[in-house]
Amino acid sequence: MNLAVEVKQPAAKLGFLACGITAPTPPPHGDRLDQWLARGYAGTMRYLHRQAKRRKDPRLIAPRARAVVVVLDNYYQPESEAERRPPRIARYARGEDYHRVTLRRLDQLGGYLRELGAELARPFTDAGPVPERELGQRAGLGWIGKNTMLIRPESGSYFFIGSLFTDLPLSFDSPFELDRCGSCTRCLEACPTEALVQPRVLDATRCISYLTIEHKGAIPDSLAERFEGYAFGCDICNEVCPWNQRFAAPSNVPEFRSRMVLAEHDPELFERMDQREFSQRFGDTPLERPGLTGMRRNVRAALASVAVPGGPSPAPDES
Ligand code: B12
Ligand code: SF4
Ligand code: SF4
Repeated sequence: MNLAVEVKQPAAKLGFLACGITAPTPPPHGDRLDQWLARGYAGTMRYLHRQAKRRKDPRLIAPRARAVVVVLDNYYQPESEAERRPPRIARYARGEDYHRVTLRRLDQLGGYLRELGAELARPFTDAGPVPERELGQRAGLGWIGKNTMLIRPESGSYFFIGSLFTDLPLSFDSPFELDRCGSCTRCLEACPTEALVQPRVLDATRCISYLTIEHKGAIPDSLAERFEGYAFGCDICNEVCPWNQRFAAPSNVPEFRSRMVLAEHDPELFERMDQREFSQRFGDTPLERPGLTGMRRNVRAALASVAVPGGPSPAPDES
């Protein structure tokens, strides 16, 4: 059997949505990263500056790597009424933290690669200097949409990207060259904070996802008032995308199933909770990143963003 097929079969068995293979050579749009950083769009995510050199030349990440196996991990779940009500948590964060879930199965896939003779099988997902969307596009898995997401035509974009750098001499897939966005601009119009400053360019400092997860300190009022009920992350530019509306299908990864505790409609939840309880209940979820203080700030902003202007007000004085 072809070696690449021997990698893709176990990837499918492990529950990954799709798997493609590409070279660890420099991605063609590395210059866009430099421009993006120079315009200050990374805000306080200083690690993106530190990683830039390796992102632009993935050979520096693992010099012995001859191929990168890229996998997609579907996290989509239909949502309940309660989950839609503010304060809202973005879909990707409603179950166990994907850094753990996806990495566990990538490690298993790495085990298969070793059985096939690999001496190198280094996994990454999110945490690491890997240009994941670009590698996904080059591995034939989808195109980069105007909302900056990697979109797979058969599934939409509700998935995580993981990669394995390996020294196995695998054959590469053809890049996905088409731009299937066409004349659509729904995501650009729907973004409430105008963070998508032009197609495929996101000013993170205006993005609800950045402001609720990465940003420390107070959130500027002019942006917080546009949060549309989100208290952690944001799904708007994914939700309006016709590819998700048509093709998103429920994930079969049990760990990504929504935990009811995150869905319960209790605006006071974080205000009442102490640090011990927060760690117990949310320590293994993405909410750990902003922490208890950050979540209190976020929930206040989310609820204020949906408060009805002018009301409810005290009853008029009838005397
Ligand atoms: C920093 C970061 C953020 C920042 C900035 C996002 C951004 N768009 O840049 C913030 C905090 C805002 C964020 C938010 C989210 N993120 Co995020 N994030 C990252 C991270 C760590 C780095 C991204 C980065 O380097 N940005 C800088 C820009 C310049 O790079 P880029 O987005 O990769 O863009 C490249 C390409 O677009 C390419 N390019 C540009 N134009 C063109 C044109 C063509 C034709 C082609 C082919 C390429 C191309 O050049 C760019 C530079 O190489 C990645 C993980 C990783 N290691 O890559 C996850 C990642 C991108 N995030 C992810 C997710 C799930 C999200 C959220 C959906 C979470 C949520 N619900 O709140 C939102 C989505 C917001 C959005 N529309 O992007 C997933 C995306 C999966 C997917 N289907 O694309 C990733 C890949 C994590 C993962 N391992 O799964 N994120
Ligand atoms: S995640 Fe939300 S705030 Fe960020 S670009 Fe998309 S729609 Fe705008
Ligand atoms: S909403 Fe439209 S323009 Fe935006 S990513 Fe989806 S198809 Fe492309």
